[in-house]
Amino acid sequence: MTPDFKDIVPKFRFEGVFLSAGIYGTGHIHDTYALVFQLDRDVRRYILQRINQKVFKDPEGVQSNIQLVTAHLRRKIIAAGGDPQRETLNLILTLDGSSYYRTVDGDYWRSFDFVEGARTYDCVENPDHVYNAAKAFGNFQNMLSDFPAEQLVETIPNFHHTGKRYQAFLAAVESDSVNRAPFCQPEIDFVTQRAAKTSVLTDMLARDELPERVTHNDTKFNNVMIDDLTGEGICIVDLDTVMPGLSLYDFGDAIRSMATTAAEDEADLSRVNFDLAVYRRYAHGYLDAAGEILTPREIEQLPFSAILMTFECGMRFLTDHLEGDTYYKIHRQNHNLDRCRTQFKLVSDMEKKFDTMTEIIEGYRQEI
Ligand code: GN1
Ligand code: MG
Repeated sequence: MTPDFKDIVPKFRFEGVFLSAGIYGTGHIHDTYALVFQLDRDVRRYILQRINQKVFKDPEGVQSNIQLVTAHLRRKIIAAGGDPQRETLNLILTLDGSSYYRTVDGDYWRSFDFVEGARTYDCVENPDHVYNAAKAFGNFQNMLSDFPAEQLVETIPNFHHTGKRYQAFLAAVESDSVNRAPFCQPEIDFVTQRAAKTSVLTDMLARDELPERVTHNDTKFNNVMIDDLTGEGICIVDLDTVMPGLSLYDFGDAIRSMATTAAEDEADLSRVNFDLAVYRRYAHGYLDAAGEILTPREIEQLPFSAILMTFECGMRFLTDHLEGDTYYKIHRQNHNLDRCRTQFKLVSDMEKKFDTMTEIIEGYRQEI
């Protein structure tokens, strides 16, 4: 259903005269629009999003986190001589100073300045972008290293608790509410064969062998904006899941989304392979930016985290497929199953290349 922009737009402190709104981006969760305004002879753009409340049950908590985190980033960017208009998201407040507008139907809308002169990519097109994205995510981690974590709401509890994700997967297989389990037995077996891996990182965290940090938790390549001129990773977006977590979640998830030779939903698996060169570049950029704050145990687990986060993501796609596609947006039949299969292909490929992945990290570790 097309949103009622005539109701929503006047609620925010936008500048200029509203011209148009169009669907924007390829995110799997929210409804996102780019708004265009006329401002003297210029046009000005904003991002407008309807928060997905099936996924984010506490939208006000999400918005409170984003306000706190972006204010913190802003201070850090200014102190480092950067440009806070482009290097962090900037919320547009409503006329009464709120970070969201709630409609009479209970929908939550929020808005950000549009970061001009930069764009996101779903797939890697230029290898330099990989190093630059890694530096940007590493710097993001650094800038949040002194953020008071207790101020953050856990917007999705146990988001990367892979063991609990596994339990949810088993429950979905068990109830098989839309009768799809018989058609994905190889994928179900792929998951159950790896059950023992699901608790490795959370067990290490419980034993205090890994430090809890404030992390992004959704470090997909299309969550970093790449500057059109310099190719630098200019701004980290999608801050909904910034929460206490492990640095390894962010490293692993970034590798999952970047070190692949095809799209996340590629149906021809012969085109999906793990790309060691991209892995090497990402590791390089990430360790250049964040290597000094990481502990030896964190660095040691980087290769495994790439496998685990890719596995977890595939398992989540499979769970959603088994539950009848209630979580991720889908655009065709079996879309979540196709997504699951690419992730599992990458997992298999990484398992074969694990020794090389480890050697690459060892090589950089000696430089830190
Ligand atoms: C979702 O919101 P988006 O599209 O950046 C998901 C991530 C998954 C990703 C897989 C809140 O990310 O956890 O890794 O899809 N976000 C949420 O593409 O579940
Ligand atoms: Mg996103």
